Formats: sequence, structure tokens, C-alpha cells
Amino acid sequence: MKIQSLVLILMITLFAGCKKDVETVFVASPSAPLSGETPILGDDETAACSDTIVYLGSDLIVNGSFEEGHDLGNNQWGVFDQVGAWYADLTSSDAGIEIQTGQTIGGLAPSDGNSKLEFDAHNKNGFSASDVEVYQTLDTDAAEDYILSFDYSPRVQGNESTNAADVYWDGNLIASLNSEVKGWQTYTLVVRGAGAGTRLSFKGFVDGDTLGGYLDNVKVKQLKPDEEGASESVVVRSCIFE
Ligand SMILES: [Ca+2]
Ligand SMILES: [Ca+2]
Repeated sequence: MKIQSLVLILMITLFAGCKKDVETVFVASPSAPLSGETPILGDDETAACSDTIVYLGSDLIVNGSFEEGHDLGNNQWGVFDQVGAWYADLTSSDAGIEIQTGQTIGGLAPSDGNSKLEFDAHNKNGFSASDVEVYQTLDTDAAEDYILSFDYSPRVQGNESTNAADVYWDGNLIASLNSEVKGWQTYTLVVRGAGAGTRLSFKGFVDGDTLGGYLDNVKVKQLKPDEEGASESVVVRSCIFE
């Protein structure tokens, strides 16, 4: 099984809170324990983990924290068809990108800086729908792997569907986001490059209630074989689940 598949399996398994039989797994997460700790397991599971260092290139995402590309003051929100390098896919839905600024607006501080994005935007400023598909295109090398990371939180407590969103890389579904419990979760996935104009998109679950998931701190960095050309190193955890 390819490493990418294994990573996807583990990350989804971890964040869904249900463990499955997984073989050797490759994990890279800034929020994961760095060494020596065993993941949370079910009653009948064990895992053996080891850590290695990997090297990463510079961040390819522009405005991944949504701090730029809008003129909002503190404690304001607005809806836009473009926020810097991020665009609303108006062929998918006539919904804009909602940005919230401030540490208390919407009931949750951003995970990074002073601004965050909401998938289920308010249908104001001329938009007729609210659940957005937001995307950015970047140039990647089809022969190289990249680490995609981002922070997601539901807005609404105790709702099974309104906060959901899907993540697509070059048109392929790579993760489904959902939770009933408010709070930031860091997702980290390994993806294969797809050439010039690679599209990373997040598509909110369509229910039109103007309350949905939050997104912040999006990054895409190439996995480097060694220090040459790398901007940073991170600890990668490999685990064998039994
Ligand atoms: Ca931010
Ligand atoms: Ca919703």
C-alpha cells in the first residue's frame, strides 16, 4: 500500500475517533506528539511507534491564514468572491467566501492570526446561496509528494451535518470534515503533486443555514529527500497498529 494511502487512512481514523486495523503508517503532524508517546488506542489495540525527521520546502499556499485580501476591521465579517489567492467557485454554487476577523466573533478565535474562513457563508452582498466551494491553484511537481495541513473546526455544537465539508486535491476527494464538537483540529495529509494549476478546494455541505465549518492555517509544502532546498524539518511518526 502506498504511503499516501496509509497516511490518509490514519488521519481519518484518528480524527474520526474510531480505530481500524492499519498496517505501518506514516504520520506527519505539527500537533502530534513528537516522540515517545503511544497514540490513543481502543481496548484491544496496541501500536509501536518510531520518529524520524523529514524535510519540507517553503509553503506554496498564498494567504493560507486568510489575514489578507479583505478590508475587514476587527470584529467584522464579510462575504467575497475572492480573498487574495482564494476564489469562490461560482460555477459550483452562487455562494461567497465568508471571512470573520477578531478573537470572539462567531464563537471561536482563529487558530492562527486574527481571521478565519467559514464554509457556510452568509448569503449577502449579492450571493443567492451560502455554502461555498473555495479553492486556490498552485503549481506542483507531479513526481513529488507534498504535505497538506490545515485547521478545521465546526461552528455549531451538536449538529450532525451542518458543519461538514469535503476537501479535494486536483479534483479528487481526499478528506471529509465533520464534527459536532467545536474546537480546532489539525489535519495533515500527504498528497502527490499534480502539475501546474493543481487545485486545492474545500466544499461546504449544502444546507443553506449560513452556519458551517471554519478553516484556517492552510499550508502545502513539498517533502524533500534531505536538507538541500528545505526550509524546515519536522518529526514524522511511523506506527504499527496491531
Ligand atoms: Ca487566520
Ligand atoms: Ca451549514
